Amino acid sequence: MALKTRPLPMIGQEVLDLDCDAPFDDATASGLRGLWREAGLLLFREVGTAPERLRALSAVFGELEQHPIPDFRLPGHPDMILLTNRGTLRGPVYAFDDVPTYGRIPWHTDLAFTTRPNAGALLNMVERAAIGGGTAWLDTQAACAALDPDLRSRLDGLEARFEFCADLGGMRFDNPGGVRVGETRATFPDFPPIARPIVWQHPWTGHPILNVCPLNIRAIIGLPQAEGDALITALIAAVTDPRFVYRHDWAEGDVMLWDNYRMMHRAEGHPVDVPRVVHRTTLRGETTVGRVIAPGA
Ligand SMILES: O=C(O)CCC(=O)C(=O)O
Ligand SMILES: [Fe+2]
Repeated sequence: MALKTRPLPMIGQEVLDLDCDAPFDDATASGLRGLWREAGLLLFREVGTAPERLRALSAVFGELEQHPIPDFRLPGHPDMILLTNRGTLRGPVYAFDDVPTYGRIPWHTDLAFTTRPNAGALLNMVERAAIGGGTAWLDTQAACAALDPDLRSRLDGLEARFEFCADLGGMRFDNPGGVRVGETRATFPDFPPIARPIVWQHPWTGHPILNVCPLNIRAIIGLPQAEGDALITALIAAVTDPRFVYRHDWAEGDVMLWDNYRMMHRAEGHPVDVPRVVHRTTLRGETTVGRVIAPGA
């Protein structure tokens, strides 16, 4: 049976009428992989909330990898992560307009601070936040194709420095301006700074895609700081244009799958006293991007 889909607003596709009760046959699995590669972002509704359901759907798209930060793993399911404010908080709280907010993560690609990013990830809404809690994605491939030719011509051969960011207050670009409330218990491994090309070829399709993750980008290597900063600012404005953005208003049981080479995403966060529970799998990447560099390079 051919897969039925419909476009999401702006970018991505919704997969319709997929039976997640039975194992996926080969034709369905390969059709789903093809859709993921082509669209970069897929919505599945009514998948349910059981970890086994998420694991079975995820396995269609590749091998699962454990998150490098053990604190984030779902107890009993080390191949999944748990994002929640139920129980002990494992992420920081920031006040935005005086509302203590949990789970807000500005535009980013996952693991943009490592040279082996995950190929993709699947988010499964287990308990939807009653206030806030939306997630949005943007397509850097579409944004790259639409770049102003003068801007585009300056990018070939340029690399940017990316660093792990444990505190939004430390972001150099597109800082959302929240005020940190209290401390968190989480500890993080040491991630050395890396250099990545700003534009690179998608490992599966060869299409140009852009690396300008505002959460982790620090500078353009080899350019005077003011010039590099102006370029990064212009690129972030270009990729975050609403023409390339889809915002998802979650229902419980929804799964969103994205191509993490091509898409950036952001979590809007929600009031810290409003519960939200999300399970996530991470699809192992098989491509090295960029290189580790000396601190301060
Ligand atoms: O909580 C969300 O909606 C998304 C969190 C996120 O950035 C991720 O799972 O990679
Ligand atoms: Fe993320």
